[in-house]
This record gives sequence, C-alpha cells and structure tokens, in this order.
Amino acid sequence: SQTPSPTDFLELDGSLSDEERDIRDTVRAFVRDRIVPNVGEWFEEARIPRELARELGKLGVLGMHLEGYGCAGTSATAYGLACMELEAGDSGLRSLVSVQGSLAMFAIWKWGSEEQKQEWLPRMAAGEAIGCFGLTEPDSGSDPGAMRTNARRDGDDWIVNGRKMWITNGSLADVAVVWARTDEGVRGFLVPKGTPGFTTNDIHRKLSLRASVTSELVLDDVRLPADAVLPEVSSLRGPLSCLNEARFGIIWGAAGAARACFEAALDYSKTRVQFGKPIASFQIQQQKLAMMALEVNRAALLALHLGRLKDEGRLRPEQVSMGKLGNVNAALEVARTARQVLGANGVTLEYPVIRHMNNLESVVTYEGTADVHALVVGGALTGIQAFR
Ligand code: TGC
Ligand code: FAD
Repeated sequence: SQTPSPTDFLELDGSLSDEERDIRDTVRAFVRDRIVPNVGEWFEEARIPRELARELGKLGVLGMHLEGYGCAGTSATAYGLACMELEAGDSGLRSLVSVQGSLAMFAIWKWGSEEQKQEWLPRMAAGEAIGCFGLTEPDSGSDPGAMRTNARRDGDDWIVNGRKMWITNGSLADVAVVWARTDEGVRGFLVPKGTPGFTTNDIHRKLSLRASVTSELVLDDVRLPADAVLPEVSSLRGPLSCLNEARFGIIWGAAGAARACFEAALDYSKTRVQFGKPIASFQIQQQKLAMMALEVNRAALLALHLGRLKDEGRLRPEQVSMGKLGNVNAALEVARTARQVLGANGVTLEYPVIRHMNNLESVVTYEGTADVHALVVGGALTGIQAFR
C-alpha cells in the first residue's frame, strides 16, 4: 500500500465530485499562473490590479454560488473550493472575491428588487462593475447595531449621512452597499460611485492584507432616489445574512492559506541543509510538519463537512462561527510555525509565508473577530448571550 500524499493526506480529493474537482483545478491553475508570480510585488506595493476583477469574472468565481443574473449557480462546496485556492494565493484575492460575491452581490441578490438585480448582478458577475459592503464604522465594529450612519426620507428621496470604515474595495467600487439606521430599522442602500456627497479615502500603512484596497466611505447629505433602498429587509438580519455567506468562504480560504504555508515549509525543510543534513531529518522539524499537516487536513475536512451541510440547506450560523473560529486560528498557528521552519528566509517576501501570516491577522479580525465567534458558539452551547 502507498504512503498518503503529503498534499492530500486524508484523501479528501476522493470526496469531491468530478465537477468540483474541475472547478478547483481551474482556479488552482489561475492562481499558479496569474497570482503566485506577482502577488509578492502587489503586497509590497500595497495594490491589487483592478483588471483582475474582469479576469475573475471570466474565471466564473464572482457570485458563483448564486443562481441567475449571469452567475454560475454552482454548489456551495464548489464555491468553497474556489475560495480555498484563491486564498492559497493570497487572502487579499479571496477578499476581493468574497466582498464582491458574498457581500455586495449577495445583498442585492437576496434583498434587492428585480430592477436592482438586473442592473447590477450581470455586470458584477462579469467583473465589469465592482461592489463593496459598508457595515463597519469608526465607532462600531463588532457591534454593528450601534451604527450611526443614518438615512431619512425627504419626499420620495433618501438622505444618507455617516462614515463607514475599513471597507474592502471601497475606492475601487462602482457601487457601495451601505447599511444605515432609519426610522424603519437598519436598511441597505445602493450608492453608485460619483454620487454627490459620497467620497472615499484609502487607508494606508497596513501591514496586513496589503494586496487589497481598504477605504473609508464618507456620506455627507447623500441624496438617493427611492429605488436605491434594498426593499426586502429592514433589520440587522440584512447585513448579518450576507456575513454568513462570506464567513463560509473564509472557512475554506483559511484552509487554503494554511496549506500554502505548510507546503512552503515542507519544501524548504527538505532542501535546507544544516549540521550536514536536511532540516527535515530532525525530529523537532518533523513534529512541526506533522502538526501543520494535521491542522491543514483538519481545516479542509471541517470546511468540506460544512460545505456539504450548506448544500443540503442545513448549515446554521453558529456552525459557520465555529468553522471561522477554528480554521482561522488553525491557519494562524500553521503560518507562524511555517515561518519559523524557514528561518531567516521566513521573514522575506521571497517566500509566501510571512505574507500569509500577516494577512491572517486581518482575517482573524474581519467578518467577526475570533472573540465574537467564540461568543456565538458559547451562546449556542449555554443558551446564555454574553455579548452585553
Ligand atoms: P442580534 O440581536 O442577535 O440580531 C439582530 C438581528 O439579526 C439577526 N441575526 C442574523 N441573521 C442572519 N445571520 C446571522 N448570523 C444573524 N445573527 C443575528 C437576528 O435574528 C436579528 O434579526 P431581527 O430580524 O429579529 O432583527 O444582534 P446583536 O446586535 O446582538 O449582534 C450579534 C453579533 C455580535 C453576533 C453580530 O452583530 C456580529 O456578527 N458582529 C460582528 C460584526 C461583523 O462580523 N462585521 C463584519 C463586517 S464586514 C467585513 O468584515 C468584511 S471583510 C471581507 C473581506 O475582505 O473578506
Ligand atoms: P472592535 O469591535 O472594537 O473589537 C476590539 C476588540 O474587542 C477585539 O479583540 C474584539 O474581539 C473585542 N470585543 C469586542 N466586543 C466584545 C465582546 N462583546 N466581548 C469580548 N470581546 C469583545 N468591515 C466592513 O463592513 N466591510 C469590509 O469590507 C471590511 N473589510 C475589512 C478589511 C480589513 C483589512 C480589516 C482589518 C477590516 C475590515 N472590516 C470591514 C472591518 C471588520 O469587520 C472589523 O474590523 C471587525 O468587525 C472588528 O471590529 P473593530 O475593528 O471595530 O474591533
């Protein structure tokens, strides 16, 4: 009998359908050819090329698990596999795809009018239009219910005022989905780029997720027509339902980032010679490799299980929280261990590991911090809400 493959130790490949494997392999090839050779430079220069959106549209990954309006309508598991491959390239790339498909497009797809869907979704699926999702504010992150951004009616129009902070794709976006407090509850607004009173400021000097644009959105007496509001929801359930989708993608993505770090460490350990032997021949390094392999496989297994639950329509938000908490923490652990295996080379952008490690510091914070997800799981376990 054969020894298990270092890159698929638990033979999870065999649990995928042919279609899922095809999608995975197509995205993997795109990441290998288009992203891996360039992303170190983008990270260093703190940018991500806008034209990538169209390329990702052609690849079919933007809103890929949504039905209709030019979206591919794949299974949730196939979407997860794509996220895994994208984030094995860089978390910033997966962020672009998550924010576009799971946050901005999903908000319109789930809560928008037929006209809003027709206007935006086909162009967004093609990557011709980019979206962003504004929930967080300077004074409300984990507690979005405390948002100050507000909208009031003025005749048939709406007037929106406020600020959103830390918004991925903010200044790139052709349309911002902005959540605001109204007399009727929390509502979502579609704010096209260039609307008078709507401006963006990029956030500079990030040391994490550098190959991703993060911006402040400023809304100063922004007048919007009646049909700018997402008609189908007026509570925090609106934005939180979108977060379930994006967090699901992150569960897979984190497993991809971990895998990339593990593979870099395995490779390095077999070629780096010290004391006359490859460092892979020392017990301490083998233990590190074994623990990393365990976490990578466990993360992939968890992602796959949650993907199957989602495809059966049974995935609960509390299970998504457990997955995001577990897989991002595991990925951080793997990245930090891998960085040490690479010695001094582990601190340069010549290798992918420190880039992933730094990126994961954002991933553990956005889409609900590890603490928030622990409290969601804790609340489900005990029946006691510990947020406030
Ligand atoms: P709570 O009182 O529990 O609920 C308010 C309303 O929301 C509903 N709800 C949900 N609906 C769908 N999915 C969920 N997971 C939901 N959780 C709650 C709930 O039923 C209720 O509905 P209704 O109709 O009765 O009003 O809310 P709370 O204020 O106690 O807050 C709960 C908490 C803390 C879990 C929530 O606020 C939270 O998740 N906080 C974290 C915030 C967060 O994750 N922000 C992320 C911003 S986006 C982002 O980071 C993008 S980065 C993307 C990238 O680059 O990849
Ligand atoms: P806070 O909520 O102030 O938390 C600070 C600390 O307190 C954390 O450790 C937290 O876990 C802890 N804490 C908070 N509440 C509790 C509690 N009840 N019990 C125990 N501990 C608690 N947001 C968007 O809306 N759209 C985006 O596109 C987006 N992109 C982002 C991109 C990047 C690179 C980053 C870094 C963030 C992005 N965010 C985005 C914002 C992100 O969602 C928030 O940073 C996150 O929700 C946490 O909010 P905060 O940073 O205000 O931290």
